[in-house]
Amino acid sequence: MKWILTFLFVVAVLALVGLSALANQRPGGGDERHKSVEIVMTEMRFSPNRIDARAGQSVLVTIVNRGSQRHDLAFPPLGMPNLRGVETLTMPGQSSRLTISFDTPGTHLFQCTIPGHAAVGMTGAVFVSP
Ligand SMILES: [Cu+2]
Repeated sequence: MKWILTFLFVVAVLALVGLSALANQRPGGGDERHKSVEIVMTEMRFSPNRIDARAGQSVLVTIVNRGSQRHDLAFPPLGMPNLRGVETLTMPGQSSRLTISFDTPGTHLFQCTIPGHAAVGMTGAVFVSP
């Protein structure tokens, strides 16, 4: 009888190990509360120009300027008065980082605030799901 109990114990342990391994697997991998994305800036576009996030999730955005002009990334509708994206102003060959987090689901537009750039397509959006 003792071997049966031992056998059941081993099966139970293996099942628990298997379940916890499954529980740690998340789509896309990584911590759901934080994610990182990289956006390449050239003339005159962001690539990709779309960021997907969940409400409350903090997203570390690394912007890399592979163009020949300076660019930035700003969220004018959110109100960054007097900053106008200057904190992400990035020279050719350089990169910058910013962390964004949106509490409300929806579409949050961003753009390059260097005059004329957004008008010819240097825009993008963060799509925030509940
Ligand atoms: Cu630009």
